[in-house]
Amino acid sequence: MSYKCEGFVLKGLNTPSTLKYFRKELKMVLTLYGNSTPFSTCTQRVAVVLKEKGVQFQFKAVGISDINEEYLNNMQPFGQIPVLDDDGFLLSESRAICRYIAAKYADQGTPDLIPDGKDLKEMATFERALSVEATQFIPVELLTFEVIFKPVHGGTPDPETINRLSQQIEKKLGAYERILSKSKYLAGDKLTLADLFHLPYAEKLTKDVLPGVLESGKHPNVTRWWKEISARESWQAELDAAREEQADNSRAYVRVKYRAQRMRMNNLERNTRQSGDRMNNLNHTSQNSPTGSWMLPQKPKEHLEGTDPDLNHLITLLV
Ligand SMILES: N[C@@H](CCC(=O)N[C@@H](CS)C(=O)NCC(=O)O)C(=O)O
Repeated sequence: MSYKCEGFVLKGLNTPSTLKYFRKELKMVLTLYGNSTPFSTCTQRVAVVLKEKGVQFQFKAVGISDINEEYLNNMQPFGQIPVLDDDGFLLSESRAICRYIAAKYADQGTPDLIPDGKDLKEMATFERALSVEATQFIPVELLTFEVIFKPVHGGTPDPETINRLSQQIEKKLGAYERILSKSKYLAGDKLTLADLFHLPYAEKLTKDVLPGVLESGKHPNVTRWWKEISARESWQAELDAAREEQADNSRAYVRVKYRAQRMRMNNLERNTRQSGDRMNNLNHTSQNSPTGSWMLPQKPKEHLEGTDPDLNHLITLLV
């Protein structure tokens, strides 16, 4: 697992006592297991709520090789991300994690992300808004999969599916417009988790999948709402972090690609040399050889594969 810590800047403070202090503090902060960029919308959902609540957390990136029996048994039974570790309490499912954070840190950061429950109707309206996000916004998730994630996994987007889902989304936005023409946010006049939960997929929708669809003003209250929630400092900070990590990943990708290429060249060179040697050998020993053959050079990919499953996966993609 790679490791990164958010929220701590240790500038010129690395004396033994301050390091000891920070180590102690670090043990106490929450750990978010996930993959913030470029694709894990569910991790972003949690990260933005942590930022709204001003909760410090450390981030640990989960790689393919981390999804083992132990991970399935203790962290996420479906082998997915994100997972929150609060001093040994492990919780999966992004929306449940967000509710846990909002309840645990009710007294800090943005208030009332969950209504206090004293007003039954307010609570019911909040539950309705949560349900809208979880069940009515699904075509947005599906279209994002079709347009962005499917090609990443080697698939080809299907124009018919794109068309059908785009039409569904248009209808859904009409319904959002009706709700948002009556209240500032989805659950009334206060920002709640229900609004924040939309951020990751709504961002993909309007930036990449159907560019400008939320900003166009065709559904004026949707545009107003989207502009307001997406401009929040928490979300902008999450996007900045995502961009930074994406740049890091690209640099790492180029480095691994370069290394893989070099290893491949070396292996080919070695094989060519060995083949040459065998050729010479063959010339000397062919009378004694039943077949007169030599081993074919191994495929470069087989040469490159090692014991690191993450690197192997990357190599599969590269060669
Ligand atoms: N309902 C889960 C969904 C989690 C999920 O779909 N995570 C994605 C990343 S956003 C994932 O791990 N995908 C890999 C997979 O499903 O194998 C949640 O909200 O946490």
